[in-house]
Amino acid sequence: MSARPRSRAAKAGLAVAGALLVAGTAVPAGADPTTTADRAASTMDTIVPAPESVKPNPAADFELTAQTAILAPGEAAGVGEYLAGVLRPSTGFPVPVNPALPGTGDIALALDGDPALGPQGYRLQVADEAVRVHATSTDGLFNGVQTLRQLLPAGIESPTAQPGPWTMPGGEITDKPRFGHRSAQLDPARHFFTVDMVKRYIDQVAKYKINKLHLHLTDDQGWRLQINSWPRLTEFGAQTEVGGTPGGYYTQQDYTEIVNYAASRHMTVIPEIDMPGHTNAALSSYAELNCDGVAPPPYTGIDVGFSSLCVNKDITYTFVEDVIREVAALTPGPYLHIGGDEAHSTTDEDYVAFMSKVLPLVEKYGKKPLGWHEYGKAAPKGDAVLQFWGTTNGDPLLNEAVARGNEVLASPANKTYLDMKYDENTPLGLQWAGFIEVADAYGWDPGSYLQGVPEESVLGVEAPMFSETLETSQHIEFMAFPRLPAIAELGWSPKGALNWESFKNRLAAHGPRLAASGQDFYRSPQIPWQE
Ligand code: TNX
Repeated sequence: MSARPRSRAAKAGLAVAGALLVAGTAVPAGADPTTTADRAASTMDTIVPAPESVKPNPAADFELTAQTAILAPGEAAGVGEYLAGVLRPSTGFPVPVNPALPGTGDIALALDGDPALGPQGYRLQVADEAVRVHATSTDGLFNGVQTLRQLLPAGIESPTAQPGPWTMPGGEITDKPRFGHRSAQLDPARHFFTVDMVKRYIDQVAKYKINKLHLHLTDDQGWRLQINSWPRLTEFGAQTEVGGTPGGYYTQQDYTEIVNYAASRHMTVIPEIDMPGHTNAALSSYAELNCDGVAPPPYTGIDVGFSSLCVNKDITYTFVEDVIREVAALTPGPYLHIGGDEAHSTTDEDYVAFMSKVLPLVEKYGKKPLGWHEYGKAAPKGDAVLQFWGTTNGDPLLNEAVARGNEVLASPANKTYLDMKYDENTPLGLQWAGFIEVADAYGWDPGSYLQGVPEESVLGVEAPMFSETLETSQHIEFMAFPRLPAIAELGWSPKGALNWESFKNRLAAHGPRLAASGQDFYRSPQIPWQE
């Protein structure tokens, strides 16, 4: 790591020069650079999710300039390139990564972190001569980089060149997550979302240290992942969506592109194939999967609970095994989500019989099962995870699961469902789980909320977003932001840091960031948004 100190005066001069270079007339000659800096300045008190420990040092601000280079040796290079990709468009600076002759104001990413910070933790030091991120893994460096960008002025998020100066407040942040699993979910089944829309959301949620992407790939209204052994699932079963508009699907290559893009944002994809209910698209594609041998028509409404695979037919399990085999082969992550929710057309006895045959198939193809909490009825083995989606603070199935050694993924619908309306005036969304304003999304503790589920049994949190009413990226963004950052903080920050007054004031500084990045968000009246 090499960083050459230089004087604060020289630094300020460079920053103004940089601004002039980038924005032409942005800083008029003779303007007081301090005023400009103050307007754009960031502090260490606006980070979301709140870090474990923050020690500001106002005497040690760092200025990112046209001379700043990123030093990211060895395996750190990928995160270095990612960071350069964040910094170049808005600063207009070249920001070389690992140049032969390092610049004067360096940002160093190093895999020499303190093992006590765990695989996702990092230490970020901002001093006037250099910024350093230390971690034990590239995941940790990536998390440190997300914090780093929040220390720069909001304009850093812009896709086009902005005036500087690009000052980062001095100090040191030591950070690691409370829960290792923090997921966002998308539902391209109800309305299809293109690969680019999924990538856009991945980039948006990665800023808040979300590290899993749950894709709800199949439902009554559409089967969205190509399965080579059952081609009609997408040739026929993907043609429509809610409302009757044309649907769409991911080829296996598209899916791999999403998986790889997520991985480049240090995010693991969890595919969901929902069964035995939520299967009208499959049943309408293959008559033989129906108990009566008759294929129903495609479905474009938003009811749930009317479809079921035929539990007593052998071909059902040939089908399920083929699907699980192909999906598992395409998915590098450890989990395969098998749904299991709202199987209202399947008797309890049939449901348990079905799951008892399917669970071993997940294991056979090397994956751990995840399922909506109802599948606890089938008493899945210890490494299976139950995703709680109820609107109360517990369920007897969770207590039985914890006793068996299962972990629980917390996504209580009345707190975390990003497809619920904020209030009665929200133009999009549903309200079956109630209205969810930002304070509601933030107002619970994942480690103690679920009765009889101790923190050690909580794998993490998820913010699902079902898309009966959501069609565009703008819709997704309006519903996810700013509730997604609220859920992300509950998953990341230490319990002692969870405080609504603090959160709402920190979140206020994210309005300009979200706006600068060109994405939509809900201007909740609960937040004292900064201009
Ligand atoms: C419940 S959450 C569902 C979904 C709907 C969602 C709408 C869950 C396990 N099932 O099928 O899309 O509500 O909010």
